Amino acid sequence: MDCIFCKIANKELPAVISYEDPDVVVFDDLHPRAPIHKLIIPRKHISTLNDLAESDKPLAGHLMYTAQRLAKELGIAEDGYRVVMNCNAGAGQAVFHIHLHLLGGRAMTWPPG
Ligand code: DGP
Repeated sequence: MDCIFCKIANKELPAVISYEDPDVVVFDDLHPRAPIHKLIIPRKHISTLNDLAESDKPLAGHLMYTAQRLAKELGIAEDGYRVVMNCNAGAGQAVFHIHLHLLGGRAMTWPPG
């Protein structure tokens, strides 16, 4: 499959990986929008949030739990951070392998626009 995030998870493409386990990989975003900008992906290829199956519910929870655990480890949990998943091109999704953006280290406005 020609998916850049599958290739990063399989170490066929380089990335600055900060965490990995049998189900999840975390690496720095190539175009960071904040001092801390991590991408949290499942190893399993799922194209969009719309493609999440009921059997993927534990995996989705694992992604979210990884985000809060990393936020604490990185020291941004108390000040605040943002976790985002874009779904489809209309919402800005550019890479069609689901990923959570973990953004922190600066003040953020709401709504994001
Ligand atoms: P999204 O727009 O939600 O699909 O976010 C995709 C993000 O992926 C975007 O912030 C830039 C990042 N990205 C794209 N290609 C690469 C890559 O080859 N390596 C890394 N580390 N990040 C990438």
